[in-house]
Amino acid sequence: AENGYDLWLRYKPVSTNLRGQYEKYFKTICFPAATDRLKAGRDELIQGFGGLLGIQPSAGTPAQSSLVVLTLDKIGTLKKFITDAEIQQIGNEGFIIKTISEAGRTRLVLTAKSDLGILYGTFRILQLMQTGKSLSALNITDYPKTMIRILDHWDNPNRTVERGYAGFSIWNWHKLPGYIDPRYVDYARANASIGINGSVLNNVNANIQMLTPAYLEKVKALADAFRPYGIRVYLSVKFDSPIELGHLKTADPLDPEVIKWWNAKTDEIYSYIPDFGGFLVKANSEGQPGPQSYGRSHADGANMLGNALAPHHGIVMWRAFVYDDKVPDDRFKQAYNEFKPLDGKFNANVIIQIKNGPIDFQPREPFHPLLGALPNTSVMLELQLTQEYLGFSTHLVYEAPLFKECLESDTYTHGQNSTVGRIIEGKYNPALLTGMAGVANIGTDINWCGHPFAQANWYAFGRLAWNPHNDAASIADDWLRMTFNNEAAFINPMKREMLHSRENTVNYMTPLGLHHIMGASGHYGPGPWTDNLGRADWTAVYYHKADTAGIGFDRTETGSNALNQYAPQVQRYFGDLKTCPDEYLLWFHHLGWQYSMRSGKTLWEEMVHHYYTGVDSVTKMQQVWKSLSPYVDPTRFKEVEQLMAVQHEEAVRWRNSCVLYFQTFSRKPIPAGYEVPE
Ligand code: GCW
Repeated sequence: AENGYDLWLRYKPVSTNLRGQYEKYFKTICFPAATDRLKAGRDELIQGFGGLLGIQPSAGTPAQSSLVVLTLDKIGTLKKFITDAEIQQIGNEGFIIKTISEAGRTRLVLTAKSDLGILYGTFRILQLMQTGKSLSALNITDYPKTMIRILDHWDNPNRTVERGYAGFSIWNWHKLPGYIDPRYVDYARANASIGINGSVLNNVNANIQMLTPAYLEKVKALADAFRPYGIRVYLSVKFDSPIELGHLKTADPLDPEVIKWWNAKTDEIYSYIPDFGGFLVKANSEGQPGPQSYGRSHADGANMLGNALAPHHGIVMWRAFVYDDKVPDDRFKQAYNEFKPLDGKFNANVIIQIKNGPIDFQPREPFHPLLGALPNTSVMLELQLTQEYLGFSTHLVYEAPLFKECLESDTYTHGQNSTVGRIIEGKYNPALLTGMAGVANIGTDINWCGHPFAQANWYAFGRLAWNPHNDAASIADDWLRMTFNNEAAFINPMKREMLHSRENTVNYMTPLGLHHIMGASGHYGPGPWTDNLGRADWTAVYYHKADTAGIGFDRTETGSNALNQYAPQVQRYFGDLKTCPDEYLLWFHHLGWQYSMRSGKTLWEEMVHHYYTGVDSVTKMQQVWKSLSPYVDPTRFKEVEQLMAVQHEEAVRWRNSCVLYFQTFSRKPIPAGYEVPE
């Protein structure tokens, strides 16, 4: 039965029509594979041809072959079909695929500067076939637009996964290093197929155990398994490791003993893993230790680790997700306040990892004000694939529209159209490192992500890290085709549902700019009434500020003035009620229940309308899914059907809870036409 294990690499037979078109290219291929990485690419192609076309190609010389795969230094006379500009463009990780017609013969050529470029190109050829594209006139030059394309696993050594909803950690530490689960290789294949080139193996709330020799042996085994696929391993480290593991008295980043300890530990790591990627650090946030505990700055801490890694060409990813209850101000503002003054003070191998929004992966957030505000500092974007605030793995939420909303936001920090995407690409300062991190949604569930459609978020993340300008619809299209089938009658309606799914969830959870009103600690169901958690900025009432007069968080000048952290154009846009989109209203404004919305409804009526629309759209999605049963295998069909029923029940719970709770403040009736919740 189909169980989802193969992700988007299913390689099911193509239609007879397509087979007729494709076959001729793959009867004889020239793909010598002298390295493990090239071998990984060739094996994948052969597996793909076997599944898609049912053929086993034979090996030939470049002259005999209808598919030629060679790095540029070996391509010989075929070089004449490649321009210098193309070679320039692809850089070290890109590739060129061309259909070449010469002397009455048509051939496919894949070339690249590096083995990694070849590997990425092989996956592209397979993708073209999986999605039913023509191969007859290809002229593709493609390369990744960001450098570090990485999954952050929040996996603990005991195999629990923080905010993981797909089983336990796939890293079986007990059986490592001796046993290499084939799943590790499939993980690497899936990542390489979408251009992901790094993996942080452990939780940012880091356990020092990972740095012990016994665990470094295990990490090395994973690094060895991933290496052919171009995936480097990284580790999250705890800032106080010199104390906890090294038994020093301090972890002060300027202390010579501490510096010595980190240098030695880093050298030790590289003795196991010569291409180790580097460290990810959560410091001075949510109780984690950090340089501020010793009166030092984020830059002091990050640079000290950067110095230890630099001789080995490793990097530090230092997180900007910082907040603590000792800072009484609006939590929205803390990261900017701490990092903005440090712009330009970080070493060249330090990159600041910034969440898409200023609070915490909410269903909708405005873009983080630090994005664009650090022109002399390397920055990367952190997105959350695991659906901590989006219904875990029971709600169907395609996150690409959320990611795109951030990437397309205009920061105005470098003039008009300096979008987050362009900042993340490093357009404004080519000297900087660039990257995108996705908090993984992967676990031991057979289908990896818990919900068959959650795989799409892993997939979309890779595609957007490769190119932030890819669009959500075409990514969904490719994913649906590869993961299900190429039937238009299936693809079109289901793609529409995927593209709406995030907004549906915003509607039944946090419409009109509401945020952080979920149940405490679990973060699954509604909890707008949450109060008394020991600290104000963990509670829901802190964020919605509802009372009988109105609702919303005033972040204009009359309130916390967090808006002030944005460029003037953005301040005006969100700050002026005439331009602030409904979607962001209560992020920035506290408004009366009778406030008149663009629709002509009052704020109260509009809010109720959104909550009801959210639930109705889930009902509609269930109907669409039901109608698609002829196109989906029974196992996955039933699984999604059941999950959608759970989602519907939860959506109703969110709607009823929020509407009834906020009604205690608005003191207005449920507008006519809506069923009154019990
Ligand atoms: O989203 C919050 C989560 C924490 C998480 C933290 C972070 C890993 O609720 O579980 O800790 O953010 O990003 O550091």
